[in-house]
Amino acid sequence: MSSEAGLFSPLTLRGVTFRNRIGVSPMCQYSAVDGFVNDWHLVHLGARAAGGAGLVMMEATGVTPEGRITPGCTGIWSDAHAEPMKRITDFIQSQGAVAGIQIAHAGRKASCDVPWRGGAPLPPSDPAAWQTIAPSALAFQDGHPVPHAMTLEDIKRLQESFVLAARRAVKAGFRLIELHGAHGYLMHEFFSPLSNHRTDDYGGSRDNRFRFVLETARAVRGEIPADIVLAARLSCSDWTEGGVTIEDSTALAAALKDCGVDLIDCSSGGNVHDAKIPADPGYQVPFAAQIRREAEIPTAAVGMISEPQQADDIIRKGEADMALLARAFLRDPYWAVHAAQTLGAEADVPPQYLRGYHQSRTAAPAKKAG
Ligand code: 8OZ
Repeated sequence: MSSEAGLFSPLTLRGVTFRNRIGVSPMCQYSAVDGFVNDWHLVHLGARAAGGAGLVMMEATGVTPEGRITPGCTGIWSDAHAEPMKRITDFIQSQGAVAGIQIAHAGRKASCDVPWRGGAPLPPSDPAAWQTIAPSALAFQDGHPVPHAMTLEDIKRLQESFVLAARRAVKAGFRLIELHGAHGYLMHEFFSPLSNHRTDDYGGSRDNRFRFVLETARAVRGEIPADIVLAARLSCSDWTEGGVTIEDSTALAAALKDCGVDLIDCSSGGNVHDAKIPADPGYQVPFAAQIRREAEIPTAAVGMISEPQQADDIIRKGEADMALLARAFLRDPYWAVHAAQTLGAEADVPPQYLRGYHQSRTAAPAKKAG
């Protein structure tokens, strides 16, 4: 399923057109105070929008205070949290990029310290620590806190928190909302048999383990406008015997499509501390390709994508509809402009910076490669 479309061809999903297939993957900044965004987030996300990406996604943002990974993570559990995000989405969109947000609950992996202080679970004696929740009372690993197993009431309440978060995100100007169903956080904890030992309607069979994610996706889709893109990031494999397989995640992707999800962001791992993950360049791309082919839903590839030719090949071979980059964007906010130069495509350089690229002050550079 190869395609004429390359990394710099536009993509339209629902009512949203992305100027190219390059996305800034959600990246925790650990720089919020009480969940509130600030100038760091504006500058971090804004620079990457000015740097030519088609999609700029805000980091994993807690739908409840307890859903944050660390006390420095952003939150969207109140209208007051969403309000200052509008300045950020306005700026992103003024630069020609689409603003997206990943809404999340970290489940049993919440209540940790920020990575530059070690990233370990906060000890219960720390006043900043909180009680974690999860599908089952199973710690992530020995020595980590045991989460409280969610009651059916907890489940309903949390699904409502996702819906309210999505509504606030729309009001804040985001045009893509991604449900974080990966990396061992709460949604993934539900659909993985390694972290879900429930015996009620939310555990046991595959359909039951999928239920929390599917119900939440359906509820969110029902509450956001038809022209807002709904994405889901999945851990497509637990890389562990007895865990999630690509066959499971392909089935989950197909079911999410039926719930009105538009894009599957294909990641893996994170639910098991000692999984053997072959993290070579592009190692998760085959998941994006298989889900795109078999579940017939647009996909984003993510993970160890750093080179322009590598990203362009993924799109041209039809392995994914978008390439999301994380660490490459930490190193270079202008990765998209530099990739365009490497590939001979049209770069979207802010007019203020054109002289830095030896271009005329008015004209767009180079030749166009669709
Ligand atoms: C990097 C470090 C810590 C957390 C994820 C939110 O894995 C994260 C994360 C990424 O999705």
